[in-house]
Amino acid sequence: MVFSSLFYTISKRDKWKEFLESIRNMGRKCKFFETCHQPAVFQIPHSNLALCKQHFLENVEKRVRKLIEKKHMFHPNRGEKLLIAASGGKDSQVLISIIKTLYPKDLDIEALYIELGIKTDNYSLDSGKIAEDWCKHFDIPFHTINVKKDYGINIDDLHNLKEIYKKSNWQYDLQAFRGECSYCGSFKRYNINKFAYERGFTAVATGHNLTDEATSLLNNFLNQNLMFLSRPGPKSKSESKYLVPRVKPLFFISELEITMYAYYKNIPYLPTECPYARQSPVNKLKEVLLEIEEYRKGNMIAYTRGFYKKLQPIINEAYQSQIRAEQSEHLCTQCGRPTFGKICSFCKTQRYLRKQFRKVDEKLHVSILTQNNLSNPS
Ligand code: Q46
Ligand code: ZN
Ligand code: ZN
Repeated sequence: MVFSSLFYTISKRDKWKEFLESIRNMGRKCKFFETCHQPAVFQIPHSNLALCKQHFLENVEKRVRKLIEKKHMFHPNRGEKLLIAASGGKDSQVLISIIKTLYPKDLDIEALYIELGIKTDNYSLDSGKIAEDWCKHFDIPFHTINVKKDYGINIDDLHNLKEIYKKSNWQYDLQAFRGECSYCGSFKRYNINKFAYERGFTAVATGHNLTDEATSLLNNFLNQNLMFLSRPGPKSKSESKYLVPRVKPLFFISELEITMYAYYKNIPYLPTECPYARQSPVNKLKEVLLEIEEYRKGNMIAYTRGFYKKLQPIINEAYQSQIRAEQSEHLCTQCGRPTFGKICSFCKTQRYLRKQFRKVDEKLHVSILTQNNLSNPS
């Protein structure tokens, strides 16, 4: 399973070149050959360091530990409680494995899975099962939030709504539709934040990797989205007492390194991609960045590091202080979560979407809401 996952992940992105290059290093010795007497099996993309399996795994773990400590993401033996956002994908599965390797006993860890109701290829059911099994393997308490159960709407429903707009030629509604991934992201963010705050967690760890972070940075550049560009990097500063700090320990580990780490450590993960990911325009940007990386090795890490070190402080000074001066924090009158207005954007979106589903019902006399598929794996 893991081997086929590796090939799926690599071939789907046409990353054979990179993969073959790392395989070619098998003819080379590990940089630390004198101690391990092993051939190299992987070359760290930005440093050309050729390493054997054991030294490669250690290299990734060392870099993750360094970032955790440098950014004070969380600390063992201090009574802190870490919530990991588990998705069954390779990033969060590898994150769980690395955190348990670095802190086997001295950190209180629990995991939260958001059941999004994506039926194609059994995506949600399978990913939930894989995430739950992996947490069981490490004795990590596993929680699930089913968005259909809690809000009456899931991601498949939202996709159906978009299809109805298209078929009925409702251009205005179609233009207002933000995309499955955007709604999905807000479901995840809102629920993870709420759960972590209500259960007293001191940090939330997500599996965001370098490739994804660099891609979203490029996307925000192109859209000149200053608000997103001013968002924090590997660790969010808790600006609200109602928000638990978010940390991204894999921030400087590339997607290829994570795939290889999963492969060499036999970590199970769902090899199939979410069916809605293919429609996301951000995927194209990722391909562009990966292509640049092929002839400018280390570009991705250098540009991401450089942005957070040099450019973001300038953007923040010009932009964030301005919005903070204009807005003060309130609690949403509907859900009690922090917001800058009266009603938080999550509640506003939910209200709008329910109105849209009612509109379809009334005008077209069709109910497009799926049944309450309680595929809750726990
Ligand atoms: S799960 Fe959700 Fe992703 Fe699927 S709908 Fe998009 S955001 S692609 S990580
Ligand atoms: Zn070695
Ligand atoms: Zn609200």
